[in-house]
Amino acid sequence: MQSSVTTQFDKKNVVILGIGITGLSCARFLHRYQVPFAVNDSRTMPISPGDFKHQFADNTLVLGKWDHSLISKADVLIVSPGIDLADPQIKAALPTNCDIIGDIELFCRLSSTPVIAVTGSNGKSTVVSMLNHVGNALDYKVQLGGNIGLPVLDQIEQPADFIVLELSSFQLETVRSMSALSATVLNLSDDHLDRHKTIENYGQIKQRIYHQCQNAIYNRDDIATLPYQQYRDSTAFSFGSEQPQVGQFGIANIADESQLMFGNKALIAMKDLPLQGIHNALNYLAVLALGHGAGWNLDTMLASLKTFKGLAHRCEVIETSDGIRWVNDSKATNVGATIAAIEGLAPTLGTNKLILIAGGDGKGADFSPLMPALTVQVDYLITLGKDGDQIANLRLPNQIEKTRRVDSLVDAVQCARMQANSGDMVLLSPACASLDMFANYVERGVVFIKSVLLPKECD
Ligand code: UMA
Ligand code: ADP
Repeated sequence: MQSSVTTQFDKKNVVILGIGITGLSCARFLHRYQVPFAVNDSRTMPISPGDFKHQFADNTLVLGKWDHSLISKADVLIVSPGIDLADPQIKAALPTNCDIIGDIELFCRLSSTPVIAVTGSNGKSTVVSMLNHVGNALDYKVQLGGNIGLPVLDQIEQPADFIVLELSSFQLETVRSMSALSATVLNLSDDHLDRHKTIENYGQIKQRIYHQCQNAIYNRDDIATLPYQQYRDSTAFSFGSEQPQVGQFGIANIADESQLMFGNKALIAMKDLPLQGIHNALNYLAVLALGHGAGWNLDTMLASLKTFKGLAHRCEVIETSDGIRWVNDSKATNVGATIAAIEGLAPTLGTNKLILIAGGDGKGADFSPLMPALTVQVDYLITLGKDGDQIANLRLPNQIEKTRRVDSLVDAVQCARMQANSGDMVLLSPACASLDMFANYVERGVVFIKSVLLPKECD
């Protein structure tokens, strides 16, 4: 590794932008190989300067502004995913011949571990966690990294049979050397349009995951996931919600049971798997397709998927004794995720009511695709947050009486409790980011759970 790192950075002026999870992992990595670097972060106190000096005594740290003279002298700029290179101050400082990369690009250049790469608007964390679970059951040494919160450069020296990467559009923006063994775009719906501006641009960035990959795996239900012409050198196969052709993954109804299929072979009934809803059926199929592309044994994958419990804050049922089904889907930070939750859960309700709590920061998304589900499946709608009104405005005039706007999540839970009877479901699935009201989606989910379980303490 030392010689590859030296070749990459020899005599180069290296600047890291951002000193969050990614920036710190980049700094640690360069420090391990004695590569000199400077760090610039535009926030005033993302890290205590004392802590930084303690870890990186010889390195420059500039906080509180984008430093034109530092950035303009960079030969290599390692950019954290949350930083938008279109920021006018950064743009004005960028030198023409600078190598602009992120930690994922650096990883791709330096590591020879086979990569299974996953992107998409929704389902990434669920799918990569399932792959990790299944890979371990197969006795492979699997690493998990990327947007899930585990920076890849912290793991790069550890030997592994496979690395499973969750990749956001922010990370893919600076990737040029990806050559995954299996790669997928799970789905595409409006997200992060405040940064990417158009869904077309967002989709193009997601497509970078297919660059030079050996097995491109796409979703037949979502044409935007199909590899563009320039990425079609690889073997392409697919998953989708209808009966598949030979060599493809899909779903068939056999003897009144929904079965996951590989070609015309029934693999497993959905009722025998722990995560329900069509979106999770597609997630299972994506895992099987990605694993299959990587040469993993299908039977062992199927057996181990039965023991994968879902992740917290994704359609997570809260145990209560009041007969109401409280569901925490705080991770639904975009419209596509909320539609999937409503469509997956509403059919399980029979004549009982669905009460939806939604709203927050919509990140520039168009909420109108929510309208059919809000009109037909949601009996009572409670909205909150910066863009809550936009969601409330989608209700029909005759539904206004069953639509409430509240100021806090605690109030939303109180309001839902007054509307719900035993057997009804209260679903927190905001279709929005949480940052207008909470530190992150985890805090939002925790506040929801606490208000459900300990209402008196939240009064
Ligand atoms: N910063 C600035 N100026 C800015 C914006 C940020 O200086 O205008 C600085 C901040 O002060 C901070 C640092 O940049 O010090 C933060 O960098 P970052 O926003 O890239 O965040 P990291 O802590 O490095 O975490 C990132 C991902 N964050 C984002 O993409 C926003 C994490 O995904 C990821 O887990 C982590 O790298 C490891 O790979 C989080 C996320 O919200 C979970 N991702 C988005 C999503 O899932 O929708 C894409
Ligand atoms: P990501 O990492 O892409 O944000 P997660 O697995 O964390 O994905 O799930 C985020 C949200 O999307 C949750 O609300 C979850 O219920 C929903 N979701 C999961 N899989 C899918 C899918 N295949 N299609 C649509 N929504 C999904």
